[in-house]
Amino acid sequence: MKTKFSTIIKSLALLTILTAIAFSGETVQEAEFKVSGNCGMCKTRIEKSMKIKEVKMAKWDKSSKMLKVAFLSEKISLDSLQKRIASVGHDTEKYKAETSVYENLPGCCLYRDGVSDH
Ligand SMILES: [Cu+2]
Repeated sequence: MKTKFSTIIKSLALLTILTAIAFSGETVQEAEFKVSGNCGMCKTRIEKSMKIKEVKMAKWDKSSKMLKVAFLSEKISLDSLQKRIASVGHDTEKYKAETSVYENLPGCCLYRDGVSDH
């Protein structure tokens, strides 16, 4: 009887650990969306804004303007990632950068029509 009881306790403990792992928010989701920008400085700025613990990988391609991200979907939403990028001056598919922030970008980074001839 005593042995049986300790076996049950052990199994319960194992189950608890496994459940904790499953719900620890380590589910990594990958996504790709468009982020406006021009140059290497834009790339640095965009990728730097994604240097947070919830983002495992962020890579922006200058020619396709596509940003690839791998993030912990249980800890942060794709929406808030896009908001973050917009807050440093880069338009995304969902959020536009504030004009005041955009206008403070270096000249080579101004990607909007009529503001730069890039
Ligand atoms: Cu730039």
